[in-house]
Amino acid sequence: MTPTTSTTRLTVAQALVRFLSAQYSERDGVRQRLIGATWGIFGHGNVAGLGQALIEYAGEMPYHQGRNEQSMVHAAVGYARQSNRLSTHAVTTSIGPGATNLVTGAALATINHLPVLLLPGDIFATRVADPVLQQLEVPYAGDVSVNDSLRPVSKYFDRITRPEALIPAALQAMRVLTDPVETGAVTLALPQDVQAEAYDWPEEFFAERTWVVRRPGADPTELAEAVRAVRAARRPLLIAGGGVHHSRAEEALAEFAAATGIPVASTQAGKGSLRHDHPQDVGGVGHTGTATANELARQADLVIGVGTRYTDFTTASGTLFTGDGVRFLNLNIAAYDGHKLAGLPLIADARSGLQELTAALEMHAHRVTDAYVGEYTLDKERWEQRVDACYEADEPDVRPTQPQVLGALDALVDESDVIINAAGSLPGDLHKLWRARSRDQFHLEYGYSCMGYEIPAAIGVKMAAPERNVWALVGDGTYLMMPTEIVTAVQEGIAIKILLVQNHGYASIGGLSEETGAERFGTAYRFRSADGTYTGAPLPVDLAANAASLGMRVLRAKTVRDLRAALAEARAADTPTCVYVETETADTVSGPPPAQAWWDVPVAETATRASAVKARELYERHVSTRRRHL
Ligand SMILES: Cc1ncc(C[n+]2csc(CCOP(=O)(O)OP(=O)(O)O)c2C)c(N)n1
Ligand SMILES: [Mg+2]
Repeated sequence: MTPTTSTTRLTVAQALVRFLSAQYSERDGVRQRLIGATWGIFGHGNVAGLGQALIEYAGEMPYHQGRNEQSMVHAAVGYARQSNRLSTHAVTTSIGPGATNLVTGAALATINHLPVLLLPGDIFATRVADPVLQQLEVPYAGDVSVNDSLRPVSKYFDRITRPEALIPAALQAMRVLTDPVETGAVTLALPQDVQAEAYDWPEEFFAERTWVVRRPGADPTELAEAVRAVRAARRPLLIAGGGVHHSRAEEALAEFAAATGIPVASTQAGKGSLRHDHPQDVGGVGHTGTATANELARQADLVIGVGTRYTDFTTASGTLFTGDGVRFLNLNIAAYDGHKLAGLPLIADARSGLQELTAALEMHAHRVTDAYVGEYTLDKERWEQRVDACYEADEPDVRPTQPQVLGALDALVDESDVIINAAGSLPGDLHKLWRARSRDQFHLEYGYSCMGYEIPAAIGVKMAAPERNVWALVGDGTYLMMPTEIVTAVQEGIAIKILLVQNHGYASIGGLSEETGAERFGTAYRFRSADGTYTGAPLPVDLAANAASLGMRVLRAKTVRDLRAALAEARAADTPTCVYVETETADTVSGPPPAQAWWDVPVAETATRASAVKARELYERHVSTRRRHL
């Protein structure tokens, strides 16, 4: 006799919501809900299917209303990062534009290895309504919809064209979300007719399920090679990437550092792996790095990359690691990254790998020389003095420079504050200057460096850590791209803080444009002049009034003194509060230390304008210093 399985008759959307409510992740013996909530903007394609299911299961699955699909993904990503990738949110959208608005958020999640579950509505599986409103008709392929644009930016993609297909797809989706190598955006496209279809689901599908986030250890042969490489190195430098945080390997890193004396530099994603005042933290490395870290990188004979993808910012586009016979040892959970720069791979979880490496090196009592320690200790002190000089404001009654804005914030925060940023000139200033006081204070999204990430991400971070002060640092360009989720923060009473820096355009890209011979073309927010160029007066936009119009409390700061008071008031506030400050305009120079390493942005090989000709000469000189590591 075959045992009878009890079944429950539910729609596909109801079954999905019930299933998601019962998923848990577990790491190091701690278990938590995997999908903490669902964000949604309703239209046809999800209003009747998932919308109905979310009200039916409102007790099990919290729902949050967003304003823009992209920014809902940013909020989910912020939540996931603050939750150490052990918990995330789902995002449901209507078909068509609602769905394609997900693409940027999905790419951001996937690039940063952060889990997020996307549930876009899709065209009729039956094709009875053909074309349905907002359908892109593809004459050569009947089974293509706009949702296929999510395939290349998703780590798992499936389209649920029959009810029973949800079962394997949902299980695969959870596998990918909780796999430390694979994780990123996961998309289940849901045709709107299928969402509403009923099916007899086996009860087991809704049983609680726990997905263990594994910590694989190193292969003994790779570990032995790694130990040999570290013991042979005279000037090793460790580069901490985002993987250190994802794995919560900060303590293991500190133990490795203590045991070996090796200095620790960090990428944007890895900053805070050691506290800024740890004697072995030498700060950011690469194009936006500190002089200390970059000088060590130039002379290193062994670079130990831990959980880093070695982007062009980190390697200064292949010009940073110039030491004779420099080699790379790459501790990474992903073999893809572990093999980069022809390095020795040490494929393992960052925490496990560091612990194994430390134990093996301790057996040999291996340490770098005191002379080496003395050298980087002195350099670190020198850099600290430069940071102090940038932060200092001798004249408190004038407009601050951007570094002085950071200095004012630095003077106020403690280790519980979280600082979020993604694009503009702030990432470079922050990477160079910011003194990270706790492992997760420095939240820089620099994998995609996506303008508009900061405000929605702050909402997600605050949802994951309600007790912490969460600051979104945004430039005026970023603000104009996506201020909309302010409304959500106000609606939900999520007391995020926004520090809005007005400099009337793109200081970052303006500077880059100038260096590359494009003369700041199209990078300032100014009126058109009589000659047709944007060189007139700055635009009379009032972004503070704009933020206030969306329901936020806004404090305007004109001077350094005002700014200090406004930041303190915002920090104490229990409602969403914005501090608005004007710095210099984007086409005047602000005061951070200049780049300590190059970044490759190709310059016109032929041009008539002198600026471009000169920029090309300099460009070619930099290109000639590029090294291939084979
Ligand atoms: C969505 C998106 N579009 C374009 C860019 C390219 N980009 C990088 S920084 C920047 C300007 C940012 O301006 P703002 O926020 O005012 O910061 P500032 O450079 O003035 O500090 C642009 C256009 C980007 N990173 N993201
Ligand atoms: Mg700006």
